[in-house]
Amino acid sequence: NFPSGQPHFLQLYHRDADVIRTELVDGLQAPMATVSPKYLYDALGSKLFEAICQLPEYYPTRTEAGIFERHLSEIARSAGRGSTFIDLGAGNCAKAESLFHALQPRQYVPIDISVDFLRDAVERVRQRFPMIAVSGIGMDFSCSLDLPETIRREKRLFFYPGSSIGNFTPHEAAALLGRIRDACNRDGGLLIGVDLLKDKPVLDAAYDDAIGVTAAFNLNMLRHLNTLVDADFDVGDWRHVGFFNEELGRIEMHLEARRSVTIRWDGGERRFRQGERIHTENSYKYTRHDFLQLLERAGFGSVQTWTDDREWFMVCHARA
Ligand code: AVI
Repeated sequence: NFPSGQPHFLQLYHRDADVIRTELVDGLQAPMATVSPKYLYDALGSKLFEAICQLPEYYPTRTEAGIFERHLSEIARSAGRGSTFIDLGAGNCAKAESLFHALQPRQYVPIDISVDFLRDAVERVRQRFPMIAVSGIGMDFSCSLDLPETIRREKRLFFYPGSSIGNFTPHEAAALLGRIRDACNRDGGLLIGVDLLKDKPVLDAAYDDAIGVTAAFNLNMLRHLNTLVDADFDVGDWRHVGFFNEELGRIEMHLEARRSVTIRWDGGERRFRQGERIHTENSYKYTRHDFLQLLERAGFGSVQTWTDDREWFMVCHARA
């Protein structure tokens, strides 16, 4: 249940500090150092991501919004009204808010790992839409989708916009989609945005913008790591690398050491040679056909899709 004093917000993200530390330290010590992209999102990281969404080079947010605007009544007809609208990775909740009028949800459940950022967003939504029951949940839904009893099972409409599904490998994405499918009753479904494959120069620019907002977003992860594992990363020793890997069909983001550095953290250390990288994010791009196959593999039934004129992005409504 939602604790008294904070009736509209529940923090389920009490992953043990030790579990987080072990996950991070294992990743930093791996031969090819890796840190999960979820650690890009502390409060500043969430704000930097908001700024990315306004960049001319970062087409996904604008293109997806255009699809919703153009096809809103058809999308609402397919998804239905009066749902329990569960927003995965809600951030500032703005995308969901823009659909409230058309979808008329009975309950709105924004979920995000960036707990403090979400808490503020939930307060704003409650003030703007006093007629909708809002129950914010701070949790890492990539681990589990066990929702509290207070979240109705009937008519669950999961909302996963922005092609965040691309930040998982196709194998992990299939598993997550399967969990979403299992969390729906038969009258539920998923409204999801997916970035489609396109020419490399467009993709490269979107993840390595001219004024360096994406670089700041990536580099900010080092500050977050300093807090989480008591490390001594100096941001000035690292540079952002972001490019489309055509062979693997994915954007890759890395942090590359500008010079040889030894990083120390509570209980360990690692030397990084000049040019050595920490892999911080993948962002897979799909063809329509491959993504529909993924939804089918996850157990979804009929799917309706909408796209933009350039076919750069796709919105799908998949029935459970
Ligand atoms: C949140 N996610 C879908 C973004 C993406 O496009 O993969 C994160 C991002 N990384 C760099 N720019 C945006």
